[in-house]
Amino acid sequence: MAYNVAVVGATGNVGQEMLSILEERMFPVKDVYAIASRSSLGREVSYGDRTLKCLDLEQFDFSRVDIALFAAGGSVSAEWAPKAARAGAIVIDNSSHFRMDPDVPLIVPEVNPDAVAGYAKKNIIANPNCSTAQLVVALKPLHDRAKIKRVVISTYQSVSGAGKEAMDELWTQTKGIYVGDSPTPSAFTKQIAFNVIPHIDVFMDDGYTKEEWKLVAETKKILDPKIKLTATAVRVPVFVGHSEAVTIEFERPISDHEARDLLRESPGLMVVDKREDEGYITPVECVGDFATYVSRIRTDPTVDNGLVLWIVSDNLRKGAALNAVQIAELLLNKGHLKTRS
Ligand code: 11C
Repeated sequence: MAYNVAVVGATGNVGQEMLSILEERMFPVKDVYAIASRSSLGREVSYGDRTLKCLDLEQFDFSRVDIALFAAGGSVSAEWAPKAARAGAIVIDNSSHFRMDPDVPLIVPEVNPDAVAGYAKKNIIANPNCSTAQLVVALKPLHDRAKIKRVVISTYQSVSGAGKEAMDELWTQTKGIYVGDSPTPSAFTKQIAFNVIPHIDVFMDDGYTKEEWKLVAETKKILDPKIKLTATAVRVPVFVGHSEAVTIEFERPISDHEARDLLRESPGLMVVDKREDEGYITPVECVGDFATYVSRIRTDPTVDNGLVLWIVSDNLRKGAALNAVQIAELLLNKGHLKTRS
């Protein structure tokens, strides 16, 4: 059995990764459609060895597809995901638009696979924010073993999370600074080259940013609403790969050795933790990989039952496109996918 799949937002960072990962993981695709806005009409994107011409979202008939992967931003999803869902496609949406809708499951397959059945209410499944996805994959086995009470997260997020223009801005500013140009921020509010910016997404009334709020609200929805979390989200001059320093307080004792062994056996994770030079992972080393890496696992001696971790993942893959394709695989494996073509 093979399925017709549409990727909406096919020219963007995440859309292109979705097409690559469908092919890399040999998802049983019959026909694949690259969908984009009218301004990208005629542009070509790669799908394995093939080249796909982009089709116009406004003209596309979603009754031709079984699954629609959306990676075109919140306003496109708000308008078009329900239309695609009504036409019978199961929508897997990478935007934040539906994540907190109680009738839309928010899924990370390693963490809450059984919740996927809830898709049937709206025919829509939400994909989490990139910084949440890698966090919950690492927290899940630890929570099952020792029950997490509280988490403090500091993120070090790459510019690819903010899109292609943001990547270009880092590149142009970095080159420009070497020849004496003064940087003119546009995608970011301040200079990103040779700098860090403690501001991702809009500010909220309580002083947190929306990115920080997403980490908290989405982790509660996916993993456990009782866990207390606080986050500081920071943009760093890295092209791809988000990193997180995470301090966790548990109800029950768990040693760093026990945590290391547990994480080693857990799905989606690779532990690289040698306590020596080069014995840990940095973002440039995770690019293109499926795994979420955990390093620097150690006891926090300042609280009872505390651990500290360093978590790194490719934000365009586990943080977005890979997780979306894994959700499609989950639907397939649980027998929810029916071909209509
Ligand atoms: C960033 N995490 O790095 C964001 C990008 O809610 O899907 C993804 C935003 C989202 O800027």
